[in-house]
Amino acid sequence: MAELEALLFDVDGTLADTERDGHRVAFNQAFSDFELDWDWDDALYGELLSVTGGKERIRFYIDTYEPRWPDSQSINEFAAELHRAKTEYYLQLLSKGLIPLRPGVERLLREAVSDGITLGIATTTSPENVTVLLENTLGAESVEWFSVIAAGDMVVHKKPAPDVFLLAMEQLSLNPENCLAFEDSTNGLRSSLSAGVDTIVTVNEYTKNDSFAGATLVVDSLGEPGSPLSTLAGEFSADYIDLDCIRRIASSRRTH
Ligand code: XBP
Ligand code: MG
Repeated sequence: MAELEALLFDVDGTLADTERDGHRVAFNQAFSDFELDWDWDDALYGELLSVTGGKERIRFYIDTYEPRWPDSQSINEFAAELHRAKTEYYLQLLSKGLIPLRPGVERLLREAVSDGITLGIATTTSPENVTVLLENTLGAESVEWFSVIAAGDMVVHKKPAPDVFLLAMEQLSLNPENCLAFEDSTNGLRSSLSAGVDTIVTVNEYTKNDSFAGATLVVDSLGEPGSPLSTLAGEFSADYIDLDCIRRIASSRRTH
């Protein structure tokens, strides 16, 4: 039976609820700078999340909602420029400490570090967005807890393609059966599963009605002592997910 050696974490929606109060707000601030009358409200942003990646999301929005976009203006270049402005705003929000980690994340990461299990990141966003989130929630040294940060533009195909998980495992020299992934969305789950990695899903407000067929376990958070998680699919009876539970889950799935 392959031993569990690494936990691979998605970032947006999984480590922190970055989308509604982070990325979405930053997109709207950038639109205003560029004198665009676009307003990505909560509901519209939920729909746009079906497209992963900020630049890709902007291009999709233009294709869908701005049919009279002038031919003279390259959508790719414009989206990249607008996205740079969005990233600056997003980093400012992170630096103000406005985006906390989700329940149980800090507890589980610290337990993993003291246990010596390998930690990795597999995300659609940029490495800088990841490191600034970590620095502002867990302190500067926490970036070193992660042996790999596999991120957005390092791969050709973003989630739901498997590329970013495959990259993370290649850099760690590990096989899928030695890893467990943590995701929050259908696109993320499709990515991790097609890379062959069993996955625990922690849903959030945007993803709670998504379909998670194939997930090892679907819960509403990692839970905390005194603040139990709710199980949405799969078998789990404790109040919160810790390394013991994860190892039990990992060994039982492999004997099936
Ligand atoms: C996250 C995303 C995006 C972020 C990406 O996907 O696709 O919401 O906007 O940030 P996942 P950028 O959690 O599945 O990795 O704007 O930097 O692309
Ligand atoms: Mg996510």
